[in-house]
Amino acid sequence: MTLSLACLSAEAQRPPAFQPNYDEAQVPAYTLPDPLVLADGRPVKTARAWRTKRRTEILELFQTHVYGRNPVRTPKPSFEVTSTDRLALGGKATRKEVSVFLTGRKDGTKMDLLIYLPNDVKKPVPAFLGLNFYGNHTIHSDPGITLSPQWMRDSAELGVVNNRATEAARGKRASRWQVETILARGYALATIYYGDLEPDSAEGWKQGVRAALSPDGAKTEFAPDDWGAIGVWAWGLSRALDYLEQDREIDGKRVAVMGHSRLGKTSLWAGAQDERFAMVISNDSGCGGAALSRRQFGETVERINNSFPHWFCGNFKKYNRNEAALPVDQHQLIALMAPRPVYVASAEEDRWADPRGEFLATKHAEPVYRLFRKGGLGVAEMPPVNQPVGDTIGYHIRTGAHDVTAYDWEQYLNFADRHLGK
Ligand code: GTR
Repeated sequence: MTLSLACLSAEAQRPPAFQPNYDEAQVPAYTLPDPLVLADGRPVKTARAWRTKRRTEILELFQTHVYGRNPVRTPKPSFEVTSTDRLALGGKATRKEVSVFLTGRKDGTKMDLLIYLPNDVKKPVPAFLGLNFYGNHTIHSDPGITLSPQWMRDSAELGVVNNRATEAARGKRASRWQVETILARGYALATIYYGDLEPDSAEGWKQGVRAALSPDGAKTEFAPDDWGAIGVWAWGLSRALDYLEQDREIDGKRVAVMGHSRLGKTSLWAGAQDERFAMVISNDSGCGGAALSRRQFGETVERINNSFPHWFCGNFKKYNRNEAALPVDQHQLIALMAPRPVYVASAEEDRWADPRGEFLATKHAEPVYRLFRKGGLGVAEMPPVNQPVGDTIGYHIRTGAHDVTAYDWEQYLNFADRHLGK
């Protein structure tokens, strides 16, 4: 009797399943924090004041309340080029693999960087850098890519069995990388499996950089503003840039950081913190990425914190169903890229990521770009599908689902041609 009562009440207490809002009319009224007003209320009127005062404030707020902060000091990585093939992809490309030792020591945590460079072009070349979801060997069917030995989520479709990649996994995500097109346009491509930095699960930190870099090597508790997994992945992108900067065939001053979905949130956070990234691209990054949190359209702060408690910092949980209290919103993350070119892409069917919220975040970042006399989107309203807009802030919404497609890459390459130059 008591038992069944207990069961009943547990049932009654279970929160109702999350129902995402997809109705524009149900979006609550909200006021966005102003990127151009200092915490003490003074207006920011010059690029200099933005740079020296407001930018620092906003970055701090994102560290404290959203992504957490990196350790104050992290080791300098060391590098080892483990393979070079100058006749890759039928002679069109040079393929390099580089071990990046994240603690600086060869026996410590490392990540494996895969790089393709176009042959027969003047070096150094500009590059795209991005994390991948299922191992470097999935971005192209090239048999010369080392199969990732890391843990990954089982997937029959992606050729992962017992949490290990099999030969069948090669090239399974090639459509998302468009390697030949990128090379033909004169760019290098560099990528890393994000699981090299931290496995993507609540307990993943124990096998990743967060444990490796904690003072006692086995930290069990995090401060509410300590970095989460997104912070670690973003930090890894900066360490990859450390390598790219010293590779003579790559122009370290022309590296665009790009990412999809959770890795789009990550590319934005990497670009916000590390101004060495010359361009920043967010592909369908959604909640906690390019989409405004206050709209609560599709995925919400509460939902993302419940599903992925390890992505953001502890403090971010305070804003579950409490978005209005957030001292920042994601337009300010976009603004942190200023005056550098930033591109945000949405997909029409990807309502979970709130395409309109992604557009509005770019729109509300424009005043900061104006301080630098940089052109923003150049439109007042969200553009129709498949009509890219923008000058220094680029945006498109394409037809189709949550994914990275050849269409997306074509826009990124056009944008890069304009801003990174040739
Ligand atoms: C979803 C998550 C999104 C997005 C996506 C992805 O489950 O709700 O925020 O990050 O995963 O990364 O594929």
